[in-house]
Amino acid sequence: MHQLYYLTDEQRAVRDLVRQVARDKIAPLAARVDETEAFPEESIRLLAQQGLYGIWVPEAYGGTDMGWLALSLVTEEIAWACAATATQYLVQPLGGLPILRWGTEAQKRRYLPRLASGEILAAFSLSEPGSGSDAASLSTTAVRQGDRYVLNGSKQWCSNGDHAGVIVVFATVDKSKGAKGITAFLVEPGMPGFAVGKKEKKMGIRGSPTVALHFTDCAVPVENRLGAEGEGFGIAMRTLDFTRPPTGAMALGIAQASLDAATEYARQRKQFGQPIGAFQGIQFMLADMAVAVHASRLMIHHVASLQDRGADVTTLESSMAKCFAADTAMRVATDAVQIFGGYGYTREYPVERFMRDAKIMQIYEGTSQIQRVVIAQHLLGRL
Ligand code: COS
Repeated sequence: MHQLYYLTDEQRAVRDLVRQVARDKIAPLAARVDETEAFPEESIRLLAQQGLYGIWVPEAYGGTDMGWLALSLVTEEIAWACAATATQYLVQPLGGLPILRWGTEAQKRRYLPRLASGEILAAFSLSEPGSGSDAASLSTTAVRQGDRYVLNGSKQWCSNGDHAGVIVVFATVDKSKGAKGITAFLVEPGMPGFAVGKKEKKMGIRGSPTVALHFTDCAVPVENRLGAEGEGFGIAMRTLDFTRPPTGAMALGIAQASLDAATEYARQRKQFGQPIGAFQGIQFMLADMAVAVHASRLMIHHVASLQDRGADVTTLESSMAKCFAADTAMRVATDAVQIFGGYGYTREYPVERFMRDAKIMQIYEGTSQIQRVVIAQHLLGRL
């Protein structure tokens, strides 16, 4: 491991704390969570007990306010052990940050302390069956009727939607306005007309539930609107600017775990009378994996440090870091399976799980293609 000279003592301490919990307690549960598609309740409880759910929340609302670099450090360590648990861990700021940044004082007081302690979990629901990368085309509607909005439509691929105490739901108050009609709402599962739909059977991160949500004349009080009408798309995009880097950190955790496993295996496994790590073909693979892992980490830490220093708009750096780390995780995990050979293709070793878990990193929170669209727009402007 490289010395990260720029970390503060506090950041080092929280990283070391979570590393120990993740390696001793969460990693041993990961294969079973994957195999049984079970909600990683025990792992989440351990993280909440250590106060790790509140690190992005200001002290005034019950958190420890340690910042975005700390969040990325923690997320990497959790993902090293169990990517499904890391996904669950990150939906908390994904659903909670919009409340922190755009919520009224009453909304903040109602939700943030419970999110910081882990008493309730959050979710974020933007995607729909017909609207994934083209988020502005969503068609769930919200119609104001007196002191409530009536929501109708269906959402898809909502991580943690069946376990959340509050879900940030994006709907349109006027589809003809495109992005400018999109409005955010804080939906609680008990609201009439809200129903959790199909739970997906997924390739990876199988312990993290991904569900559809259905709204049938769902009545949401006006005080649960987040921000103004039409502000929702900006809320979603600006939230993703902050959650894409820690999503990259999740990919980084998977990549580091893959590299560690492959390095150890290359030392132990003997073929043709010597450890396979003595062959230059394997050495070069490991070296390329290590370079990409290191570069991912620096990119993520760079953007998180900008955010900790108060940068509000990091769209370019966030997309670059997420894209690079996600693509790296997929490549490094695939190469780890290759180094393990036939053993790597079996469930006897964890690298096949790492490879399956890595794939989602290139898809959720914006695909690697969408990140490239964002990056290219910064280079070229709108042509
Ligand atoms: N921060 C603040 N505002 C932003 C923004 C950002 N990062 N990105 C876009 N906006 C604003 C634009 O400035 C524009 O506002 P104005 O019309 O006032 O100028 C508005 O939002 C619409 O932007 P744009 O025209 O660029 O939107 P597009 O429909 O072209 O979509 C992409 C942009 C493709 C980048 C967006 O839809 C996206 O990120 N898609 C992926 C969605 C995603 O990540 N889904 C994962 C599910 S969440 S787990």
